[in-house]
Amino acid sequence: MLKLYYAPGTCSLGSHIALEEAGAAYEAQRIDFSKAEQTRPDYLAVNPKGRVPALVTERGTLTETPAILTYVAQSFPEARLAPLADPFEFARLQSFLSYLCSTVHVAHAHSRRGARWADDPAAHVSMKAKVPQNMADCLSLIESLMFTGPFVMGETYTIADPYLFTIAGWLDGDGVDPTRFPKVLDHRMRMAERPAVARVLAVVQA
Ligand SMILES: N[C@@H](CCC(=O)N[C@@H](CS)C(=O)NCC(=O)O)C(=O)O
Repeated sequence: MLKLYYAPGTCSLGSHIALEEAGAAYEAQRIDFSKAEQTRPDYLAVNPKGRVPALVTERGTLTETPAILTYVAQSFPEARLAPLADPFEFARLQSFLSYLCSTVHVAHAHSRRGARWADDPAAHVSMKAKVPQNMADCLSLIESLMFTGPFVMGETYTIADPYLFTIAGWLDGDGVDPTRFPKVLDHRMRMAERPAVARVLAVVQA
């Protein structure tokens, strides 16, 4: 059975929802960041990066959200979570996932993980101060150009939707008023009403 390592309030939520939407048989294992469990040897043996998510499969462990999401979509094609047969649409989906992973998530991480990039406490303060603007700039681009509607890719729900839902859930904490992005906010509210999302949130927020 698949095993997902997750932590509340983190990007692992996207993979967690995708597994649930796919109807996958999986076990969810919580990692407690307040106890720094992600840095302990037993977890580093699972994911040497010391991060979540990590998905243990029968063929080995996968890390990096876009890879996990794509693995779920390809492993459960009947769930139709990605346009697998259309090279252009699939690339458009990958483009969206990559943007969230490599740009938006990284912009967000500057608020609490400044130590990854600098040792100087003054630099941490400066990086944190920049987060609201960077996150708003990213969301402006998504709102105006990248979000097709009613789902990220258009009429069909895909793995991009739980990923956007996850990152859009960070806006308030990042000092960004989500009402500035009506399409993304509406998407966030519709996503929260999906049964699979509600089931996962009940587990993660317990
Ligand atoms: N690029 C990775 C990022 C993973 C990542 O940074 N996860 C964060 C939570 S959102 C984490 O585990 N942080 C723990 C730490 O920095 O100690 C992905 O998309 O999966």
